[in-house]
Amino acid sequence: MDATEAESSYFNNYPPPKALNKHKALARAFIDLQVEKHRRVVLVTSGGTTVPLETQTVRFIDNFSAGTRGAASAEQFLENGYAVIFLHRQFSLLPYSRHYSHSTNCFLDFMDEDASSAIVVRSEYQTAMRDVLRKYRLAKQNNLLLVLPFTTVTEYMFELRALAHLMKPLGANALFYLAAAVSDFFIPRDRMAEHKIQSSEIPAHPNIRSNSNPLEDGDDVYTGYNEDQPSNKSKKLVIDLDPVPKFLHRLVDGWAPEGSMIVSFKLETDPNLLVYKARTSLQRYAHHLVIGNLLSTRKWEVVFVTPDPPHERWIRVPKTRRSKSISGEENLIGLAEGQHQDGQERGGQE
Ligand code: PAZ
Repeated sequence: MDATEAESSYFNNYPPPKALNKHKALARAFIDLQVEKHRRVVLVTSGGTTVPLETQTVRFIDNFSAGTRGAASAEQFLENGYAVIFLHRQFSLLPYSRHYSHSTNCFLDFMDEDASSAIVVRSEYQTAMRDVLRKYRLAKQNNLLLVLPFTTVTEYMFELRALAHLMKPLGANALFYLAAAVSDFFIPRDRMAEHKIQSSEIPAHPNIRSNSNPLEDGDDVYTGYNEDQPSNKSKKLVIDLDPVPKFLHRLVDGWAPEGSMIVSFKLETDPNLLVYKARTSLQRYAHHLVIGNLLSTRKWEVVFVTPDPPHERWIRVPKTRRSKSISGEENLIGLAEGQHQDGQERGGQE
């Protein structure tokens, strides 16, 4: 099966996300405006994708990504004059509001009541919050930020493909910055249970007709049931995952605008593998930049792996700034932007 056939076979097998048409309409209007204004547009993907275990999903596999990198990078791209399409995992961190998110910096801790019982921002936070608020307002008022959510890995694929096609008129002004942590494994639709997978056997009863579980009684996944209570048998759940089709080459060769720049991320946990895997990805997909990071150090060091010299360049946030700065996004985006600009001056990326 060639790449185009693999694409059709995957996308024809799934219903498009319910919000896709609405997202496409919003993106089309947003992109038209940026084309008119001759602005550069970056599609930032952010956060983790889920892998549902059931069609009517109760349980799913997820990953660690909170969307910090994506949200911080989106802010920095806006600062550098880009318009940003922020394709993110629903409920992950968003540009600007991430500074006051519930998980690390609960917004309530920044507030107080004044003498007249009006709610105010506490004086010590005024300056920082005003700065964030102004930037957020500016981005919104000038139509520079479009925020679109996804949840599952399949939704992510549909959204990425549709947005890349819509970005065609941007040509070399388009940049793809793929920071989302996209699952490598999933359960294909034809093997997915429709209903909630049961953890114990459903007793035979005329009023119960269940097709919730594709596994049959007696499969070797049933284990440890209590002989005295046959209606309460506990089952082991064995999950059989397939690799998610790799569509980066389709983005590079077909979906993305001619001359646009494509930046992917590579996350590893083993330091010995990181640069090798980043290089392999660059060779395999022939895009323009892979930014590698390790799970444990991702907030303060990344490596840029490029087809051209210097091929490998580490960017580190100095130890003294590590508590404040997240991943040194200024440097990171600055460098990515530099490479984008060089390409634009040559009339587009090669
Ligand atoms: O979301 P976060 O800030 O916690 O983590 C960012 C990241 C590590 C997910 C990102 O930098 C990244 O490497 N994304 C690609 C992961 C991968 O598919 O290899």
